[in-house]
Amino acid sequence: MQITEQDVLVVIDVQNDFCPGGALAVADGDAVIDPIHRVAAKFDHIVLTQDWHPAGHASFASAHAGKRPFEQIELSYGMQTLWPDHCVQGSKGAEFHQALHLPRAELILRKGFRPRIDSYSAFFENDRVTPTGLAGYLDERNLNRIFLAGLAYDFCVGYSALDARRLGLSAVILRDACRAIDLNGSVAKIEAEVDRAGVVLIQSAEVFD
Ligand code: VGL
Ligand code: ZN
Repeated sequence: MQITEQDVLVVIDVQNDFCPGGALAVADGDAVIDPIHRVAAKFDHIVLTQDWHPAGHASFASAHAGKRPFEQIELSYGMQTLWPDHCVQGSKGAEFHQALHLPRAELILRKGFRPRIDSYSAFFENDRVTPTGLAGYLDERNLNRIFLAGLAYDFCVGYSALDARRLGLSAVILRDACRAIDLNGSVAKIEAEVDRAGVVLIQSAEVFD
């Protein structure tokens, strides 16, 4: 596969809280780091995203009396899954995993910092209309095909890929460089949606073919 200067590798949320031992640990989450390092060498452009919530964020179960993590609640923009407190701004859990080493990354995009809105996608928050700025950034830099890797496949990676397609970008998910939360059928659901949206799923080794 030919990687060009118009391609960008977007590494989603490889943060301590999504890795083993973290507050919202994804099984085997740190296993994404090796394949990410391998493919990163092929890319001229790398962007990192960082889930970045204020304390008391509306997506935290702890912010809603009587609610527990993984339950759903109605917020102003619709149904929202509630999570354990995670990726709190400035905390150890919000830091990138210490093994992640991508010094050539050109942008660190933080998301989920508005107290009342969650943001799975790197492009739009969960109200589906509030932009993060990434679309404008990629457009200005003439980056029009995004390769996605990181955590979690069925939430932030998948939603970012769907929004990329919505914005008219080509989107490729490096499947073995992602791990999933897998909550109530979320993997099957995102797979059907990314397939319908024309997102391409590949193994990271295919980048070298
Ligand atoms: C994520 C749930 C809550 C993710 C972030 O990075 O997939 N999932 N916040
Ligand atoms: Zn979050």
